[in-house]
Amino acid sequence: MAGDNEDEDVQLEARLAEQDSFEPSEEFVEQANVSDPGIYEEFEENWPDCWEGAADLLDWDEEYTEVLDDEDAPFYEWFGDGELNAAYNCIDRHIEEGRGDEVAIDWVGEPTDETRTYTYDELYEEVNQTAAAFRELGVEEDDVVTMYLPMIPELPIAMLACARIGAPHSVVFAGFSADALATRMKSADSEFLITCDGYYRRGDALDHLEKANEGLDDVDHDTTTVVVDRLGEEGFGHDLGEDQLDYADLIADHEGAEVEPVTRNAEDMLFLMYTSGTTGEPKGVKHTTGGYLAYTAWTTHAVLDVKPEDTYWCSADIGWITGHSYIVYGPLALGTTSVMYEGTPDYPEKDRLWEIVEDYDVTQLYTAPTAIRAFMKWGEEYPNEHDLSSLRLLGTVGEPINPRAWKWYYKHIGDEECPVVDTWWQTENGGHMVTTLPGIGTMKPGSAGPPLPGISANVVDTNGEEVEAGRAGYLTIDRPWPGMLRTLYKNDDRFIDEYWREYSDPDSDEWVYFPEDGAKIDEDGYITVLGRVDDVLNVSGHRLGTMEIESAIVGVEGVAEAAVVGGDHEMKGEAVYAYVITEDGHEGDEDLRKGIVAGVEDAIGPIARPEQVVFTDELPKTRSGKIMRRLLEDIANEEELGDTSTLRNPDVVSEIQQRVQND
Ligand code: 6R9
Repeated sequence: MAGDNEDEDVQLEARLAEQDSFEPSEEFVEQANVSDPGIYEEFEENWPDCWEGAADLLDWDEEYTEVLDDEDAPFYEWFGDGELNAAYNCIDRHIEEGRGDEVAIDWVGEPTDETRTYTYDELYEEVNQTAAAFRELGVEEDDVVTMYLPMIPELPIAMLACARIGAPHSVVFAGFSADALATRMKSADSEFLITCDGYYRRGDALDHLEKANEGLDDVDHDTTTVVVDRLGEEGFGHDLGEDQLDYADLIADHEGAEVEPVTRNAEDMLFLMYTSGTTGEPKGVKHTTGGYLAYTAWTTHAVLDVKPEDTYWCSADIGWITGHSYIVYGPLALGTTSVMYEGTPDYPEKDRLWEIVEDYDVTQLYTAPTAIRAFMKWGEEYPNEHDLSSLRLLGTVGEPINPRAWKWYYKHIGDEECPVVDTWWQTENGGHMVTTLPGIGTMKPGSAGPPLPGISANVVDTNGEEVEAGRAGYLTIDRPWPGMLRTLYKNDDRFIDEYWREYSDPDSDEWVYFPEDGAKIDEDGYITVLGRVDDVLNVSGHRLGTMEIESAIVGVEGVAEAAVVGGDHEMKGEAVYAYVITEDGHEGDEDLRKGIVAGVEDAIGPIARPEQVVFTDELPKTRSGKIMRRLLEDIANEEELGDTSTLRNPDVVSEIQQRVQND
């Protein structure tokens, strides 16, 4: 931008910094899927029948007669006697409507010259072939098929092939270790594995089959493995084992196959998704066919404002729940075009995402705060190089977003024209729970928003009493919803213990779901999620959210990212330790440290003042991008370090340790 505009820019920046609420543009509201504010009351009055509208977004083989069965709460059933097939709903019915030549999946490979497009017709062909091939291998209804695949089209294809024949899938994120794969396959008694030879990461070919094989070595029961050849000649020349088949060979035998979609009961398992809990053993979250699909379709429609003619892009990995719900099931159920990207945002250049948005005329972008903070750190020149005017809506998910990052996203990516939906939800929830509806709600940066229509969420104290506006408490959900997990796989007791024990009163049959997140609520009923309650600090008897402190620190000029943990402290019980990454062009010096301390004091109070500020180039992160606070706590307390094997960047730990010790 020319020098003349610089003053204007500064003024704009200052105005944005002060503005704490935003309205969607009239233009957006006019075209929004949901724009009548009456929807909240309507859902309230008709609950639980209000969810019929979600079920109506699907085609049922057999209509349900009861929306909710709460007889055996908290083992709720939704649309319990209805019957349907998820793959039919995500593919066939769009073809029957004459939309077979419209694009279902636009796949963008990491190598810039590699792309693949699947129309609904083509997706139908490939899914049917794959379903026939899986049957030939012996996959039967209700057999759990494990997928250990990166972001290649064969992943959603295999998922939908399973859905077609009524075999639940269990997708293990490709970045997870061999151990993680083995644990999950054993836990689910899964006899089938779909994996690949390798994939690309920032230009390098990674050997994936080696990892898969290592995992398989630890699985005692018999298994059959299908291997997708992703790398071709650049592969590692693995010979396939006795129980391993090449995917292309396998499906070639089934060209033109048509597999009748298997009619499933609404409550039949669609998939399992393992997620980490407070204990070491991962939890097998069970999602079902009817409620889950209805809920993801409805939220994709209402929150992400997806229409069939859109080109919608969620940049998550399908290995996580966000990818399941909002790359595969929700968007395809609505018959839109879902973009799928194999690579990282900074390869080959830091403008890769913006290049894709421009090339494909992406209409919605759904990403994570951690990515947005990286974009901020890299600078606005990268998005500025591209025409992003096709964008209509922006979304974020995965962790709290601080107002500064929200505003940066709103301004530099959305050009102040796109509503931003900050969606709070969890693997267990299946879909969005707390967020504004983009065509209705005032947006308040930093606050996810009110619970969605039909969702009853509260912020309570340890006794389950609602807290006053502005006070921190615990988020609870006191009514079931269609997308909820039904149980933890083969572990009903743990299901009750983990989610229902804390706040329910089984004697009076009052069941309250506890997500283990801290939150606060304002006078308008907007919920700000403060983060997992296992991350709450107790400093001199005061409860402080690490997320709240981090948000304050990230709000300081010169800070790109921060993680806060509690370190043991003789006087205070716990003290605040802050690990901080600086923005390019800023030094981690005494001035910045003072700025951070002042920033925290300003935002929260002297009680939250960091005891120590450690500047670092990187934070230890899990492969899903979440900061490993526990390790930072161990460093702060100079304790022996916990397990670092699941880190994306294990080397960073010793570097940080040294800095702490030198301070
Ligand atoms: C979808 C997903 C769930 C946890 C959840 C919370 C955090 C997710 C958030 C958010 C604040 C948001 N979280 N979205 N916190 N604002 N918009 O991320 O599922 O991987 O199971 O994580 O993520 O702490 O409890 P999952």
